[in-house]
Amino acid sequence: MLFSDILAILDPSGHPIVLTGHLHPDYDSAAACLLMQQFLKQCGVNAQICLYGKMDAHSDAVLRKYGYNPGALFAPVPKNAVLILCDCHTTTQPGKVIACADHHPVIEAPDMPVYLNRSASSAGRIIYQEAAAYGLQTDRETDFLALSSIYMDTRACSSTKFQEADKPWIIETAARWNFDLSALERDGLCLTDLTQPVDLLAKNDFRAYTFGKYRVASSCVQAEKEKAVPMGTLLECCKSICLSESYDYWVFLCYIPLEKITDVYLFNRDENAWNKTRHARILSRGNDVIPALERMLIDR
Ligand SMILES: [Mn+2]
Repeated sequence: MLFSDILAILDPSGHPIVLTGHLHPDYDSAAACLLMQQFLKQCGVNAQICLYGKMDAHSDAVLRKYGYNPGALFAPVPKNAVLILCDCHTTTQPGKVIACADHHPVIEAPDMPVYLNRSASSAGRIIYQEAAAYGLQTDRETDFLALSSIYMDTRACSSTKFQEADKPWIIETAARWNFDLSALERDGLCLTDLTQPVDLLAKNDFRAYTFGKYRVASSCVQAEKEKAVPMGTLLECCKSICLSESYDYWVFLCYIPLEKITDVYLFNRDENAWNKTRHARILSRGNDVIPALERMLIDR
């Protein structure tokens, strides 16, 4: 058991205890560290959170929206610290790693005194379950952190990482505290802020690729409703960037995740035209759309 194992090896001689997530932590890393901090406190153990790298803007915004200050979770690790890793199993942070709670698949388990790694919707969920099993108190805040970490780490319970067994707990917990699951769903789906200027939206989540002699650019938005996307001006803007920056193709993806729709817009500079295809599922840009274009270009 995670908490009894950690408590058994904690050295009372006073090394600072530091909780950290992976480099460039996401929402789940932060939530997992906050949960670990609160549960350890119940056991009479004070631990400091020292995240490192840069948090993605979406995780940062959602943490702020729910009253957290992500900046306060970043700090250098004090001297002689022992580390507990949350949402990762390796680190470049200084100090001796004494434990981890993680859900990323590993080929070979790293050597550390307390190692917990299992399939889970989020690292926050693992820590929450371990604390509950150990008899620690949960409250509105711990429930919120664990539940929101699931939504944020699994694209609102839709990715393959999501554990179906968590469903009854989510429904019961949301009902108990009156959590707004539709707001969490939007947070988890990472919907794009469509009030941004069109030239920023046109380069939202921008990627560039080179396939043989072809230069390809891509951007995408995630929208709650198709109507909310200023598609005409967006495509005009993508086209003008495509021409001015000499790309051969521009792939613009419009995801409407709540309706399980992916619209793929492909601009070809030679033909000076957009081609649109609609797919009744959420395609992956990196695994589906771009490899398909790459095959098409290489076959030429
Ligand atoms: Mn995670």
